[in-house]
Amino acid sequence: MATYDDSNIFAKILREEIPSFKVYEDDETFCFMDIMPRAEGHCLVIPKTPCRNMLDASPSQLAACMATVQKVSNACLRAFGADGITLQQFSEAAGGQEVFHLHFHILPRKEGDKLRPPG
Ligand code: D5M
Repeated sequence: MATYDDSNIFAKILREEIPSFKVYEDDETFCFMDIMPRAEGHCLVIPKTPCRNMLDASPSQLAACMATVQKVSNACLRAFGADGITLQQFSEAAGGQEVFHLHFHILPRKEGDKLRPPG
């Protein structure tokens, strides 16, 4: 598997070389709005340390991301009146990954809705 390349767009967001709409931040993780939202409130959780995807993540990176996913997901239920959350993670191009820094998609859902297609 390929190694981590810090020229990816999320590494640039972490270095503040490009802007993002921040939702939440702590010592280990960062959460920001997805630029191509597939649901109202669609946001992304990433670790602050280098990690290509779920396949090479350490247990502590996964634990930190999941703690943030849970916090932000509960906030989304309140903020958007969502009834549930879809959590997505794509690893490697064959798995649908386009940006090669680990990220989890938080997609707030309403009863009976359909996710918008990507793009
Ligand atoms: O897809 C990558 C996801 O990252 C996709 O939902 C768009 C989003 N994206 C790409 N560039 C940005 C910036 N600059 N800000 C916010 N969101 C962005 P995946 O298939 O999960 O790798």
